[in-house]
Amino acid sequence: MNKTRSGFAAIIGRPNVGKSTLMNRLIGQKIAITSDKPQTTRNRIQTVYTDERGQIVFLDTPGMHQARTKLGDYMMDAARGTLGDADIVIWLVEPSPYIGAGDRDIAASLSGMDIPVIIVINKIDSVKKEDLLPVMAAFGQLIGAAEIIPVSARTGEGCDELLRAVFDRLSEGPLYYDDETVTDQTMRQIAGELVREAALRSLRDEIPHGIAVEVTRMTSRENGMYDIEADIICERDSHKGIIIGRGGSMLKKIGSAARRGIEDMTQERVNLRLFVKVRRDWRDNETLLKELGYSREK
Ligand SMILES: Nc1nc2c(ncn2[C@@H]2O[C@H](COP(=O)(O)OP(=O)(O)O)[C@@H](O)[C@H]2O)c(=O)[nH]1
Ligand SMILES: [Mg+2]
Repeated sequence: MNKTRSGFAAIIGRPNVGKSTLMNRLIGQKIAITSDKPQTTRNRIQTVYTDERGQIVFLDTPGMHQARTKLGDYMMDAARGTLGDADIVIWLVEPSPYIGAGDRDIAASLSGMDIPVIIVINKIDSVKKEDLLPVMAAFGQLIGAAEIIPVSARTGEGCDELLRAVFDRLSEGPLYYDDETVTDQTMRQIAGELVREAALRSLRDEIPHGIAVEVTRMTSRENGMYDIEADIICERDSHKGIIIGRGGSMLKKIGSAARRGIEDMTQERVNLRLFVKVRRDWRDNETLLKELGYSREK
C-alpha cells in the first residue's frame, strides 16, 4: 500500500493579500468569504484537501494587524494560535519588492520557529512576468531556507506547484478526515458568512467593520428549499439606516447577493429574510462577542 503524507498548513499574511481566496482555490470550493476590505476573515477556518498523495488541512486566519477592539484581539489570537498547530506555514505576500514593516514582523516571528515556510507571492496576474524576479529576490533574502512560489489565487496559476511543495514537506501520516470532509464550518455558519460578505461588498467606508451576522433560523422544506432568517447587527442607528437604504434598496441588494451565494453553496433554492439590529459597540462587549461566535475559549 502507498504511504500517505498529511499535516496542518497555516495560511498567514497581511490583511487582503488573498489568503481566503487562495484557500478556496486550493480546495476547489467557496468556504471562506473574501472581499477587498481588510479583515474580512474573523475566525480561524479549517478546510481539508485530499488526493492520492495524502491530506492537507488548511488553516485560514485573520490577517496579522494591530488590534484596536476586543474583536481585533480575538482575531489576532486566532491568527497566532494557528501557528502553534501548524506543520508548515504558507506565507502569502503581495507581488511587490518593497517589503513593509508588517511583512518584516512576520518574517521575524517565523525565523524563530522550527517549521518549514513556503513564501507564496500571490496576485501574479496583476504584474508583468519580468517584474516578478525582483520580488522573488527580495523575499529570498528575508528567509533563506524558504521555497518561493508565485501564484494567482484568482486564476489558479501556480496552485498545483504549491500543493506539490506542501506535500513534499509533510511527513508520512494518516488521513485525519475521510475524503468527503471539506471543512469544519457548518452550513449555518457559512450561510451567515455569505450574508456578511454580501454586506461587506455592498457597503462602503467604516460600516463593514462594525457588522456581524447571526442566522436565527435555517430550516429545509420537503422539496429541499431552505428558509433562512438572519440578523445583520451594526453599531449605530445611523448605520442601520444606511444598511437598509432608501426604500429598503440596500438591504434588498445585500439580500439577493447573499441568496445567490447560499444557493450556490447548498445547490437548493433559498428563501432568505434579513433583519437589521443595532447593538451598540458590540465589538468591545465580551458577552455580545461570545453570542456572535467570536469567543476565545474554543
Ligand atoms: N488580482 C488578484 N486579486 C486577488 C488575488 N487573490 C485575491 N485577490 C483579491 O484580493 C482581495 C482580498 O482577498 P481575500 O482572500 O479576502 O484576502 P485575505 O484578507 O488575505 O483573506 C479580494 O478583493 C480578492 O479578490 C489574485 O490572485 N489576483
Ligand atoms: Mg481572509
